[in-house]
Amino acid sequence: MRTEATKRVAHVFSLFDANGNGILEADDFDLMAGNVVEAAPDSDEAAKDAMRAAFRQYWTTLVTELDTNDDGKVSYEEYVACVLSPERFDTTIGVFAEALAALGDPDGDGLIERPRFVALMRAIGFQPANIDALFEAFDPSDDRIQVATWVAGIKDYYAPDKAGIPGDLLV
Ligand SMILES: [Ca+2]
Ligand SMILES: [Ca+2]
Ligand SMILES: [Ca+2]
Repeated sequence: MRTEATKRVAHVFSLFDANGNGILEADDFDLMAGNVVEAAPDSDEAAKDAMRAAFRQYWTTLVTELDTNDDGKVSYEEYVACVLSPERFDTTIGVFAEALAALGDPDGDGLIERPRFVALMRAIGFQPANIDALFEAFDPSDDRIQVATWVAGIKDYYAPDKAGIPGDLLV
């Protein structure tokens, strides 16, 4: 496992703890889903529903796979184990990545304009300067990036063996 991967995962834990009580629980994912959907006012209901469902699946997977003391919540200590067996999360991360990127592409042309990208990433809680750096690293053309590039970037973010990737700019 790369130290960069551990840092990326630790950062996500802090953001996904949306109510800030130091532990992940179902409420955090409902809150986060609401914030993210709100940041995509031009998207249709199907895309918003897909995003909410992806957040729910994300939470269900985490609590199923990582809640080792069985209290219905995921502590940081429980959570970091996710980098040890990424194969258990690949499908869920893939669904999440597709739903998030689709939310940024309401007209379905496969491209995401910078303001849409920034709005969604800010809703998740990433820092504005880091979001801009990431957008640039995704090699925009005409200030737009490819949906596929973002999906791949999200998957790389969670890959324990990756370092020196655009996603490291978020940490
Ligand atoms: Ca929490
Ligand atoms: Ca637990
Ligand atoms: Ca588009």
